[in-house]
Amino acid sequence: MIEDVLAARDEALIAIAAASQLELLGALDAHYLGKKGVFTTYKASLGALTTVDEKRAAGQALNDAGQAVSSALALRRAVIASAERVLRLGAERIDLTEAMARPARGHAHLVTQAWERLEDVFIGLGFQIAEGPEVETDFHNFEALNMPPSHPARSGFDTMFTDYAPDGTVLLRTHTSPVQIRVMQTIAPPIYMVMPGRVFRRDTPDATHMPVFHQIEGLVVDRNITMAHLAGTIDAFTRAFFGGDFTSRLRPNYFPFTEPSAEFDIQRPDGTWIELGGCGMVHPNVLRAVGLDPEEWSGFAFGFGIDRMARERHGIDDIRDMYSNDIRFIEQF
Ligand code: FA5
Repeated sequence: MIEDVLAARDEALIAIAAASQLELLGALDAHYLGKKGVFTTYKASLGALTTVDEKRAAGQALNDAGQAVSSALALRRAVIASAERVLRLGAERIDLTEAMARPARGHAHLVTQAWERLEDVFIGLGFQIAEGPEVETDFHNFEALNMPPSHPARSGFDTMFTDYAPDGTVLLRTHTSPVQIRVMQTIAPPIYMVMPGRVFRRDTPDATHMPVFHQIEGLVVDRNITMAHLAGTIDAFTRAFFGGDFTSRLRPNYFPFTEPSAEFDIQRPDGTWIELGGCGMVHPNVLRAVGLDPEEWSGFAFGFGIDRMARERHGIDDIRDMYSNDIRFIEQF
């Protein structure tokens, strides 16, 4: 009987290994282990064996064979179930690519791009970044910058005043230079900082003017700073930002808060010049206004328009286009 049991077991294992469908496994299960199955029938005939030893040995063989078949069935079922799942998932797959396709991703506005790139370039030159408030006091925007009330240079900045303070002492800053004052009031020299930000003037929009635009200010205060440091910094910046084939020059100019003052221009590789901003040596009165001794400290400052720079860099004819919110224009940059 044992040989028969072992033969039935081998036959069952071969059939299970070959089965490729769950229904077939169900049929094999019933055939070998079911109520009227092969092994059940053998079990029923154990009683016919004569000796106890024979019964025990055959019973043991029958149990082992039953277990081997049962675990082979379980294993095969798992394999087939997972293969069937893979097939089903493949068949049920729906292509959602179109539904998933998102609108094209946007990107930073070209002025923001220029702003961030300017910060990167100046950080590379060893500067730190500072920012100040857009609503300023007359003191920071004018007075501490050597423009006392009635100073004629004030009229050069068409200022928008708030009605927060009735006497016109609170305004929308007309340039980023008040941040110089705030920096010098809070940090002791040596100072190597740039200060980007939004500024406001009562300018009528045209191809080169906006009433709201952006500037970046630079301020260095240290011992023995000279005009040569200013010129060198402007030149290093010009090459880093525009490329090694650009150069810069300073032309005499006037700002109340710098002495001497200059306008700085950059030269394109084709030899033409573009005016970029103003600069100069920090006026002794400005140093005094923030409690610094001009005999001990000296410095330079510069400031230029970020929008005009972005306009120049991308060859845009009219600065107003950058703010027209026409996505077809904006997405080109
Ligand atoms: C100033 O605002 C000075 N604070 C710059 C400065 C800083 C000089 C430190 C010395 C030392 P100005 O008014 O020239 O200077 O403006 C600087 C730049 O801002 C201009 O060169 C121009 O690029 C830009 N700008 C001025 N007005 C407008 C405007 N309405 N729209 C867009 N850009 C403008």
